[in-house]
Amino acid sequence: MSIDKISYDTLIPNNVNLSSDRRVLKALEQWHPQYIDWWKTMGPDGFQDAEVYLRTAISVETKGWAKFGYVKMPDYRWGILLAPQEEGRKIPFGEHKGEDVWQEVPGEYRAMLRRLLVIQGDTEPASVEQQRFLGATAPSLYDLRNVFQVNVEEGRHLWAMVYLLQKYFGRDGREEAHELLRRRSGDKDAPRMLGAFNEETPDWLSFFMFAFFTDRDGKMQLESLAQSGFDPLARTCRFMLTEEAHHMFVGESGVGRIIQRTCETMQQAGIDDPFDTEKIRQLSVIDLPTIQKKANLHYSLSLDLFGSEVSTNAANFYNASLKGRFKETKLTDDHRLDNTTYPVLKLVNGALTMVDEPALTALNMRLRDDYVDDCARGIRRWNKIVANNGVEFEFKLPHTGFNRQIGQFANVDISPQGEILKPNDWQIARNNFLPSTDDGEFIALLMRQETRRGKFAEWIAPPKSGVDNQAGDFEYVRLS
Ligand code: BYC
Ligand code: FE
Ligand code: FE
Repeated sequence: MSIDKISYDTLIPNNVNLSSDRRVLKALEQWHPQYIDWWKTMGPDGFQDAEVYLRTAISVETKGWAKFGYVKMPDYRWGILLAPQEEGRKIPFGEHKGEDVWQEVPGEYRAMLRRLLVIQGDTEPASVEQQRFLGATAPSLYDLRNVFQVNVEEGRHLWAMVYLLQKYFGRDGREEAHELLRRRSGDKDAPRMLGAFNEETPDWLSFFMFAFFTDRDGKMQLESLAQSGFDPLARTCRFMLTEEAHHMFVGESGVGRIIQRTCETMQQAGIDDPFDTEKIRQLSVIDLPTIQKKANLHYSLSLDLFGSEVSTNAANFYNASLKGRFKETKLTDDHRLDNTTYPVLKLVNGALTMVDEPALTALNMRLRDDYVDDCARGIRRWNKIVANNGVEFEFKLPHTGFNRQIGQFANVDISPQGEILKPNDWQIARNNFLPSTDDGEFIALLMRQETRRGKFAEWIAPPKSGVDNQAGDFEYVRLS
């Protein structure tokens, strides 16, 4: 099918009147084949011809926004959908608080906004690249379908940012859209922009942890951008959040099912000590301390995504009314933060100390605090699974200073319990804090593809219910 014959209104579900926007159409027509090339080379490896039971966003109605059906992933209908425009919406925060929201980009904020869109856009294809080999070791057709669902939706999130760049940033936007497909996760010369998106996702436990911790950063950042005075961005992010909920479900329930399997297997074998890892591993399940170490890793990598605790960038984004706080409109203060402070954990004379900082520059810290609370709620649900199985073990979030590369605690050796360690102590204890090479090798041994209908790998429990209420032996992926 030649690109100029495509009816974009039928190919790309959209509520932005795409077919009558000649200029954007032309830019998309150039970008689209590049995107498909990228998807075929960097997307799910070995499954481009498989028919996958996927949900596709087709509208922004609360009911019926998605439809389910079999598609080959390269034929997925990546849509451009913005949450409905709110009549009379006012800018909720910053220097422009109370003014009408902007439908065009204010000239003075062009560079800042472009940077925010590019950083957000860069993470989406990065995650697809990180996850591209997981299909080879999928524990079931159900899980295989779920990773592909997450992948196509991250692809759609890239489309969302590319649309905004092309619609509102002209030539610069087209160049950025091109660059978004050129950078590659983990590439030496052209890496992705943020640290966590250049890490590997070597196994399914890492994938689930990533979806739990890193997609949750996505949720927090999107919530902040959904407050934006630039209305097209706010509306775009609001709709992206409806998909994000599923990504976190995949992560939380994935880890939860691994915990469930480990605990029930220990019980059946009469193993009481969760730290008797050798015995537990002989049963082909992942011991809980190793799961904790994976959580430590992905949590600390994700905390880095909030940037420095004290940041003038963050203050500028807020003052410019471009990026707000989590639940901005529900907060009851002046929404300007001129003369207020916020407590920030810092290293002062070698000790961890709370210091009051101007609330404006502490916005990254504040969003990170909201994130930590959100993570803690998920951890409590994992601990319920452990307790319900009668195992004595408790998952804990490590200290926010643990294993950090960005901000106050970059290059300070802090244990998961929050003690500042002496230089050698970190090296000695490292393998108790973070997954070791041995842990990785053990997990890799368990990762074998299971594609029989209704069957699951031995290290993970089946889900409580199927996707779209399908039966347990539903063929979520038809392999070609
Ligand atoms: N790695 O003042 P600072 C998602 C840079 S995830 C590398 O500390 P700022 C998803 C920073 O760029 C959500 N570099 O931080 C999840 C700056 O560079 P420049 C993605 C980093 O700017 C799963 C310098 O350090 N969306 O959607 O206040 C799957 C000093 O910056 C890092 C967003 O992040 C890092 N970790 O805050 C798929 C929202 N951290 O300017 C998708 C948009 C900082 O000196 N982004 N730097 O060259 C932002 O709001 C901000 O850019 C950040 C950083 C919160 C990321
Ligand atoms: Fe996303
Ligand atoms: Fe996501």
